[in-house]
Amino acid sequence: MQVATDMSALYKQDFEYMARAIHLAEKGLYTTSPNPRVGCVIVKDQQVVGEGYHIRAGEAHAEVNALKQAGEQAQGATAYVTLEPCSHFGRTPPCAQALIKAGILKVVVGMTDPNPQVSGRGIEMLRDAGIQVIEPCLEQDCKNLNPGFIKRMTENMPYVRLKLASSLDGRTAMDSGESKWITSADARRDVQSYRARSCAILSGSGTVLADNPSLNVRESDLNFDYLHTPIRQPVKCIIDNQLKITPDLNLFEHNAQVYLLSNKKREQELPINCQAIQLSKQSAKVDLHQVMAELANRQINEIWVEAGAKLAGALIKENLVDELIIYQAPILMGENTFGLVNIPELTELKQAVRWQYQSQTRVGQDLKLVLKAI
Ligand code: AOF
Ligand code: ZN
Repeated sequence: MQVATDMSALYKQDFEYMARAIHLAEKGLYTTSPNPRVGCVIVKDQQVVGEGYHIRAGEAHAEVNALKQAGEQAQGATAYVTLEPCSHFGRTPPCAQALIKAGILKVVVGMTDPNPQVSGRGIEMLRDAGIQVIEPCLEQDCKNLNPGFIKRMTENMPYVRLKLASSLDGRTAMDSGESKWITSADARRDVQSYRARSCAILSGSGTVLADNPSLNVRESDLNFDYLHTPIRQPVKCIIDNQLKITPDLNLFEHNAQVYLLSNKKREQELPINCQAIQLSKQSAKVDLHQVMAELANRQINEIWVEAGAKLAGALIKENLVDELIIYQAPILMGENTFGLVNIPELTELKQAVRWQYQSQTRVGQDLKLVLKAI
């Protein structure tokens, strides 16, 4: 049965309930990957009778959690779900069936599921059962919950954020290499929330050998009042074509998974939490497209890049960066310094890589600029 799919079928309160479902989905920001963040609200006689969100892959989907809370009251109710209910048997049974079984009469869907196992089939299943389905609703906000999941499902590539920290004059280190700390502690805390929401942190062996960073998430730095599940540490991915990374580095502490990516075969014994990924394409340099595709194949949705100017520049040149996050400190560092990104291939202004500002906010003493690739 075909029913209205246009926005005219939606009323003010529908948007409000969907906004509530989006808010619930955000609670899974740091925990759901590789699954999407999804929220669900069940409403009967203008009363919220059930709320739920997805917490962790392998556990109940948002709809199932909300139905559980609604109990008998789900009969004849309306469900608001940020993502199309699933139609397949994955780690859990289909949510579309659960909604049908519970007696839901109407479902408002934020966006269709980009997962080819679902994409439209969940909605079809509901309609075939006589349930009224209205979609989309606050679609862009629902999409913003899961940029990485959507990109991986539709392009088999991860969503890449590149972090840069610089002075007002766009410098990142003194000639001596000194760079600690250009930006404030507040900016570094903000970085922690980006690390935490990402499936992987990507860096290069040069940076790792020079700074010996831990590249982990420090829970104490996260501003997080609702979390009742342990933080999942992102996978640390290091491009190490010359096989220079050694097991004594700080990176290997804290038990997070480490991937070392190289064109070369690694003979050296590695710590138990470390996996060497040998890239199949043989070239002098690592093929960054292949790196990203390998990570997408390992269910990496969102990548947070903390790298030096060379790797940062190469990723930009290869059009692999979706979002730039620049923390700009109110200092001037002069000319005996290093710049933000190295892109030696650029020689004329017409080749300049162009970006679009998304937001600018103050983080402590620093300015945070978020830009998207055009
Ligand atoms: C979620 N949470 O709330 C919804 C999802 O492997 P499974 O069984 O957990 O299925 C994951 C897929 O289910 C996921 O890729 C997405 O297409 C769909 N919907 N997933 O993790 C949810 N509603
Ligand atoms: Zn489901």
